Amino acid sequence: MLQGKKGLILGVANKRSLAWAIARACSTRGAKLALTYQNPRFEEGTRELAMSLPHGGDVLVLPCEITQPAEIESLARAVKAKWDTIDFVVHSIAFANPEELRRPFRETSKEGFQVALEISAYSLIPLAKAFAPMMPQGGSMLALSYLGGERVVPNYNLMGVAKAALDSTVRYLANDLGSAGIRVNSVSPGPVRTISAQAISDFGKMLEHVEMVAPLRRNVTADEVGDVCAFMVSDMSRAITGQQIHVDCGYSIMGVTTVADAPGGKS
Ligand code: IMJ
Repeated sequence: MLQGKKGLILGVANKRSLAWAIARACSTRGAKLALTYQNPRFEEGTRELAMSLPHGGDVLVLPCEITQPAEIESLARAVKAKWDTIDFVVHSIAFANPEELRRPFRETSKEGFQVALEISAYSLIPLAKAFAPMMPQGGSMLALSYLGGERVVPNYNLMGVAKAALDSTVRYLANDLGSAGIRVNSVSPGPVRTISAQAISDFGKMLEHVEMVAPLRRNVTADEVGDVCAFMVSDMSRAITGQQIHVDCGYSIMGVTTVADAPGGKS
């Protein structure tokens, strides 16, 4: 499905990262990959992961601290020097100060808000600017979103506002880049246990809730998210742009979420 394609994936922190599941899914289907790490202390781990891919030796592993414009530019230069052109870019990056995810939403600080929006939403714009010129025959940009940007999810707080901004950014970029044949979309997974989900209070309860309420009566796996992302960066999805694809076992279609057929009755 991705033979002959070259893609950049940002957001691999460890083996549980959705970015890593996306890298596996794309690599298995024949894509050549570049992976970035945020900080020199993650370089070693990212290289080890890269080496375990089907053509691990060929994977580019490059630094990118997304808040530094100079790092995005040198990333683009390094990819251009190696490949000249690129077919897809996957943005799987988010950050909010963990205290802001615990405090009541009304106590969100201006600093915390700015940081969350800058890293989790704004960063897609300079990435698009840097890589669109390397897609002369068109391409696909993909961001990872979450239902908390569309509806209220307990504790998601300013990350919900950031995902709302990200979703809108996806649509504006899709319009901006559509005439160049560049598609821009997002994938919105249900909850998955990753380091981004660690330390989030009641995450286990969230997983159980989805299991009871989602039409498929289970949670989504990282591999399933990876597979949809591989489709979204492939030509199979060539007429899809500006969209958000929910990969959540159907959870987001539900209006009423009382459980009709749980073992032991209602809950
Ligand atoms: C995050 C917070 C609250 C509820 C949450 C999440 N639910 C899910 C997540 C229900 C699924 C995970 N998610 C979708 C995220 O986007 C997480 C973002 C995030 C997580 C952390 C934890 C570590 C940290 N900062 C963070 N910033 C963003 O220090």
